[in-house]
Amino acid sequence: MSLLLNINVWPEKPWLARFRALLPDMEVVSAHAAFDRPSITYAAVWKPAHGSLVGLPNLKAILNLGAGVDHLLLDKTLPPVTLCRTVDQSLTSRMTEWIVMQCLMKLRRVQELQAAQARRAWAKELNSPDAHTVRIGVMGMGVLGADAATKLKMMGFDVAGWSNSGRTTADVPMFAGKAGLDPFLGRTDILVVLLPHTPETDDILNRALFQKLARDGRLGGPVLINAGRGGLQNEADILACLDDGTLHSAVLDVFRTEPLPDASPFWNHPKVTITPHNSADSDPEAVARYIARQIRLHQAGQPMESEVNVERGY
Ligand code: NDP
Ligand code: OXD
Repeated sequence: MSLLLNINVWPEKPWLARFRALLPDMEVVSAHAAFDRPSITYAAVWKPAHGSLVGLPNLKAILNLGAGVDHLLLDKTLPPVTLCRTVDQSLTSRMTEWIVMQCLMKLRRVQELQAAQARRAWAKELNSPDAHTVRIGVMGMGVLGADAATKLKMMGFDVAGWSNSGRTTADVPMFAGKAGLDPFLGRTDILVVLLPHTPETDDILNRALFQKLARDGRLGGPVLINAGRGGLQNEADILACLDDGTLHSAVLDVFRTEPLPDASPFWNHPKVTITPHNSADSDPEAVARYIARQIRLHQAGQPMESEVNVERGY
């Protein structure tokens, strides 16, 4: 009975140490060294190479060390075992911190103030509207969207959400599905995107959508903030819409190609803020504790707390 760690992009060492401490009765092995394939019962993964989870005859469940499972579901060879993702307060709080920070920076015109400081300009004219006059629309109102919307509302913003079902745990007005999208966009000054990347959401952030955002807001034009996935965004449309004023500015944590290539025009664009897909990194300390608990539940014959609906894609 062994746990296979198959981690790419992130350093593996802290995860190995953490899982070995949390699961002393299991052997914890790395996919990047030789291991006994029939002994593997669970696999804890982040961006495993496609095809690397085949040939594990006793595998019972795959546990994703992050929230989004898009990379896994693109693997046509993914074994048909239970798939569980991470839903953890540490990850949720990090994401909400990042979203609230980016919205407050737009509200308080931080980039413009920094530019004024660089010019030694006492820019009293760079004042801010009241938060309650700024309408934020959160696309994707699941675990992360609901938490961000709740805290943005606490900060005084006028917040609404959009999701497939229209259901959420946040106490904000909701818009649902295709029918709800246009009215949602029409009352949105800052579009916060926390959708999963699925065939339905691929390329959803495009010119046609940006053109439906409110144009009578207090920020000088619609602002895009995307921390969902790069596959949601049409990057050529974002650049063109920034250049022709359809968008006021964009804050992007995720990109179609990561790391963002050196030649990308996003790097130097004056209306773009970039963070390196670190709005909500998985903390080995907290996330391994969550995943170890899911393994214990599964071993006890109980459902795990965040099993993925593979048909739905999230
Ligand atoms: P959840 O599954 O809890 O929530 C997903 C939300 O998106 C739900 O409200 C769901 O609607 C909605 N949704 C999905 N598909 C559609 C659609 N086609 N149309 C409308 N609404 C849709 O996910 P999380 O909140 O935990 O995470 C969201 C995403 O955030 C992850 O998938 C990942 O891509 C990204 N992420 C990014 C991180 C980063 O560091 N940048 C870190 C962590 C996550 P409904 O409720 O009706 O089903
Ligand atoms: C995640 C991520 O999905 O970090 O957890 O992107």
